Amino acid sequence: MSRLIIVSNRVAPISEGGPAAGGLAVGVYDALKETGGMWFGWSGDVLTSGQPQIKVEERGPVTFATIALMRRDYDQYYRGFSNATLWPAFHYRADLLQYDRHDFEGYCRVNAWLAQQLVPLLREDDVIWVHDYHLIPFAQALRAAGVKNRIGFFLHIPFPASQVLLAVPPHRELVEALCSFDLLGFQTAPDLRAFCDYIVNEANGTVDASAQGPLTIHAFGRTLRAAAYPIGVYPDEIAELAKAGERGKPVRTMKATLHSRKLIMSVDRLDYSKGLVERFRAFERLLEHAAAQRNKVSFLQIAPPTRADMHAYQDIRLQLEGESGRINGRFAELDWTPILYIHKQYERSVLAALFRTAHVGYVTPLRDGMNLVAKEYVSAQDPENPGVLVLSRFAGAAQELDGALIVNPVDIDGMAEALARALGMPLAERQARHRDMMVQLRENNVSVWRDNFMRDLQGVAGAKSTRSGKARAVSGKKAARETQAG
Ligand code: ADQ
Repeated sequence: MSRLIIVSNRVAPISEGGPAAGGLAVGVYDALKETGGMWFGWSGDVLTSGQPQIKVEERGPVTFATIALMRRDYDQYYRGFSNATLWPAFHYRADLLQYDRHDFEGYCRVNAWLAQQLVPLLREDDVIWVHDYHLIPFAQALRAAGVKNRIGFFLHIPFPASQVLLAVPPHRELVEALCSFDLLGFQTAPDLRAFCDYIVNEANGTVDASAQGPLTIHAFGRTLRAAAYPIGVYPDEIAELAKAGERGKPVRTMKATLHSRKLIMSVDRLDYSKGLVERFRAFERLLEHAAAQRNKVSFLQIAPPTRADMHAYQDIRLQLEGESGRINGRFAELDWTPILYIHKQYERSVLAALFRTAHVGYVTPLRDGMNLVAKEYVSAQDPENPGVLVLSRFAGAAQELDGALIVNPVDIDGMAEALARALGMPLAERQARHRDMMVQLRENNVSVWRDNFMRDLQGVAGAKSTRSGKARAVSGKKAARETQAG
């Protein structure tokens, strides 16, 4: 079996059950343990002097190869182009997009440098799987260094509509770089559709849906494949964790704080894409319009700060602190604080147990590639007495979880109504919705995601650069409708 090489911006520090082990880390680490292989990427350290050196660490069949970044590289590649340009643009926040040509040069330079660091560690039959928006030019850089291996790419965040992508000045270079991979994976059919639309209408390429499996893309003189592979979770493991934590201290403390009030719960990284301000206001609207809910329900928002050295993230933090203070000031009573707003990481087992306690999972991002919290919340429920998921239509998860109450995250009244409906939903309806969603989550768990992607990547012919093909060109829209892997 070929060795698997995973490349991601950060190499997740794996401690089984620990706070950093999200879906990506768990799914990818499992794949590595099965096939044996290497995980390569940034160590998280930033150097102000000296020369970064690769650190190689063997843990059983898995090799971790990590390297620090120099301060200038961190500023241009990570804070700059990745997180001040690509992240907002790909989440449809063109208003927050900042662009500096030097940052883009730094982004390409760091991708090329990381690729050069990886090349001496590669073997001829390795299969390389690159993750996420930080590393779009990575295959191009490996190809330039003569690497002929199969290289796949999975985008964890949304792929934006062409009109939004055009706002990123080097959009063409980015899409051309994407076409150096052999297989592109997107979270959902709408993301794949957006990519195909760019290929057909902006890049003068073609999309061929005639073969089985992923679409065949011809563009920029290359042929590659592309499909949607929605990332999943391990629902039964989460359910076990949640059940085991039911009598643990965090849940007991939470229940004691609630008395017999109902609980609405959200967990997010503190990010402007997550729709937190609108979510707080919709909870306020619920209390405003449904006086009977006052002192009968609390809202727990767990949101640890991320990218805290960037202005947009400092702004959202201040804004939320203002909103929660204002709403609590307006409605709180001596024995009741409506919003509990906590800036902390928790163990996965604690989160799962708290999810099981919550009557409503409130997941309303403005845009999200998938949103694993939605899937974790459903998985953690007690099937005999499950809570209700209120879910944004703009989370990738909404493409699958149609047992949720689907909302538009800017419609404050609509969200307040959905919260009221969720809080009052009869048991039989809650059970039926939960059952349907669990079927979906089990069918498409994180192993299925990984295995489908790996099957298709193993199936591609390897590096090709011909303008081949009597391809049947179809519009991106039709093509994406026709094919969705997984
Ligand atoms: P994220 O934007 O980080 O991921 P999400 O999918 O919700 O968003 O994953 C977050 C993970 O971190 C979840 O497993 C969650 O439980 C965990 N987490 C969040 N807050 C936590 C806290 N306070 N303590 C402990 N754990 C916490 C990106 C994309 C998503 C996509 C994923 C995976 O933005 O759209 O779903 O990658 O592809």
